[in-house]
Amino acid sequence: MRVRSVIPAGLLCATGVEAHYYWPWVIVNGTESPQWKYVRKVKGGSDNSLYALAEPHYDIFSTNFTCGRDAFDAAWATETADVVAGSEIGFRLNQGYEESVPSTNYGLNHQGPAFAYLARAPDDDLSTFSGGDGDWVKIQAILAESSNQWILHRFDQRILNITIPANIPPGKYLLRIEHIFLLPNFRQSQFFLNCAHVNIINNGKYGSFEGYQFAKFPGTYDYMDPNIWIGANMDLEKYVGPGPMVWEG
Ligand SMILES: *[C@@H]1O[C@H](CO)[C@@H](O)[C@H](O)[C@H]1NC(C)=O
Ligand SMILES: *[C@@H]1O[C@H](CO)[C@@H](O)[C@H](O)[C@H]1NC(C)=O
Ligand SMILES: *[C@@H]1O[C@H](CO)[C@@H](O)[C@H](O)[C@H]1NC(C)=O
Ligand SMILES: [Cu+2]
Repeated sequence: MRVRSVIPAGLLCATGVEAHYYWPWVIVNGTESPQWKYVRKVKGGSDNSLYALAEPHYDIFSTNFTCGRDAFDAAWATETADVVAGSEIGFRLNQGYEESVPSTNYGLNHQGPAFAYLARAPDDDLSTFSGGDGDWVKIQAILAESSNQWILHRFDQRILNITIPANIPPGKYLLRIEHIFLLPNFRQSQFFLNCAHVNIINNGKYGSFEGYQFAKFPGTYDYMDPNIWIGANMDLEKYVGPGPMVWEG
């Protein structure tokens, strides 16, 4: 998709679908699992080619905004990764390539912030939990490193590393990863999101959600929110992102 030429060069959405991506691999305990093993498999926006899987989300009010296009259809087929609270889980992107294409050939084409959320499945049953009615806790925000540079701005940043909070109560959760390519026009910003099934192991102390403002997907994000856009000469260090604050426990 082409964007208006008034956008600064650094923000340009490269022409061609290869600019886009999804997050089908997870890395737990330093080991990468096959695509879609722990991530809910999604459908394409226009067809079911691999490239179409990478099409961005623009509609923040769609049920597809929860975990990706028709992601709930894959709930039964998705396995659940045991992850220890306090440890790191990585998500690696794919731009619509076969598994055999070396990962160094593709990467994060768009600069922008990223967020991670957790929602616990009722009765710890992920197979019946779409996440649409879930209470989502923001656990990480990857923002700017300076007033004009995002932390995520390089092609080789193709793995997002998320730390599971040390004080999160144990249980089965959807872990939603979201990378946003912010653009200046209405419904133009591009969201790249997927959800993994995780079983969080925690034998330590748990924090409290009392008073915490959970997010809903869809529901919480709003096009009127300046965090959904990028303005000209915006000071990126002032950007906090849409949705609630990161939970501190
Ligand atoms: C969700 O995505 C699927 C696959 O692209 C599409 O068929 C469906 O219409 C979308 N649902 C909504 C509510 O947009
Ligand atoms: C990661 O390590 C923990 C602790 O050793 C283990 O319980 C868990 O099963 C491992 N997870 C995976 C997906 O290998
Ligand atoms: C995530 O961790 C991996 C492994 O340590 C590293 O190669 C990668 O650069 C990290 N990703 C980012 C975005 O920093
Ligand atoms: Cu794009």
